[in-house]
Amino acid sequence: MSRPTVVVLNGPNLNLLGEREPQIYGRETLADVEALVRARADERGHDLDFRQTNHEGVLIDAIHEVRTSAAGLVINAGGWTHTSVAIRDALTAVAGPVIEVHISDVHAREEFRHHSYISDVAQQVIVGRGITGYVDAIDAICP
Ligand code: CA2
Repeated sequence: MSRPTVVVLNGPNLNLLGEREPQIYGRETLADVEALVRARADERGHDLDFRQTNHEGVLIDAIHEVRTSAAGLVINAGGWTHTSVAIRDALTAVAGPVIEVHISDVHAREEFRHHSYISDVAQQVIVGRGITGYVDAIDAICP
């Protein structure tokens, strides 16, 4: 019997997590995030599809690919959060819940990080909880 799949999509530069700016993003790597989130999704009876890309069109194609199959979509769009109408438009086609996650508290940082094109098409926005925010997003999708 196949289990529902929760999808976690990560945008540009998040592959470098843990390598620089630990005061902002912590010391854990994206592989650590994936392991944490996979364990939580598994506990809650879900499979996990976890991806990262530095290419905007690849992220949009991934959103399209999973838009009807995902039990829910967790997205940290990185810098595209603050720039991309195209990612926002793609997210409007997702059938299940969309949760926006940011590791840092974007509202306490530079002005240009305060606006998100994604927030008003997301069911929930989680910021400033470090990588725990991803786990909280899984909990929101898989109660
Ligand atoms: O706080 C977040 O999760 C962000 O989405 C991270 C993005 C940033 O542009 C957003 O404003 C907030 C940046 C991710 C880049 O991460 C790096 C980590 C280590 C070294 C270099 C970049």
